[in-house]
Amino acid sequence: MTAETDIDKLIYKYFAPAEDRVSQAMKYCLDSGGKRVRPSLLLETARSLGCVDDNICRLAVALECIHTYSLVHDDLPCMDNDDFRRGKPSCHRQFDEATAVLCGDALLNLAMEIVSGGTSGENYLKCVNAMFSNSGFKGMIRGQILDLAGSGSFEGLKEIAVNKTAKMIVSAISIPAIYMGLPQYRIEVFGQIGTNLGVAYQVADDLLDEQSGENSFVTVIGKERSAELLRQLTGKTVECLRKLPYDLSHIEKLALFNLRRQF
Ligand code: GRG
Repeated sequence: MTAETDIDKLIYKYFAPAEDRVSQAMKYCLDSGGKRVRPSLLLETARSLGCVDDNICRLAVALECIHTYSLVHDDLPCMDNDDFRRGKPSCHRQFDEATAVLCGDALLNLAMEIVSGGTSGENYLKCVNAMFSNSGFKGMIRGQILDLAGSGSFEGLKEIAVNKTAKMIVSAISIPAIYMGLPQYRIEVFGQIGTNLGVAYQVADDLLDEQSGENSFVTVIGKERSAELLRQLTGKTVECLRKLPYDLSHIEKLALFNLRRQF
């Protein structure tokens, strides 16, 4: 996994916060101890495919900005109403609600500003398109809408996880493959890895969250079956990885870390 500090340095290569309250809120959220799973996955996968360059770095940082904005908005009183995030006051508690709304908006804008500063090229534009589509109304936001409506069933819950959580992981893993112009059948395998790992990430999150609400795997199918599902999805992730002729051991390491993670 790429050292957190490398990602931190990269963020500030593309983000120069000003003194205003919204900039300070953006900095607070970007610096508040996130695991950097998505940008690390993107950069490591790009490293395995031999395509790390300024465009890829921009895409990795933009993905973390989108992820951070989604957490800020998810914590708002009109969504999950959480006072804490990563053991610290959530953005609207540390600042105020209006600042948190604007901070989320500004992080999403920052993502666009960062990627639009890259060098154009057909594959790069496809990456930008995939990233914003996976986080938009057919992806992460769709997952949030379904989550707010309530799942009602195991199938519904999977649909939420595939969209809300896994599509961002799909971006992280498949963007380097798209950038390299790999054939579609190969890009699809990268996507399957992202989906399996992403849903596994959500199941692990639910297993860790003792107060997981009604839309939680643990609530709907119980602890034992959730743990079994996590093992199955991890197995499928590794199976898909073996179909590819690249050294993607960092993804396998993350899948195994996720299987046992405590935070
Ligand atoms: C508000 C548009 C909008 C979307 C919200 C991301 C999200 C969708 C909601 C957050 C709640 C949640 C549990 C989402 C599932 C994805 C997930 C496990 C997020 C946490 O990711 P980590 O563990 O977070 O990578 P850190 O803190 O390490 O950055």
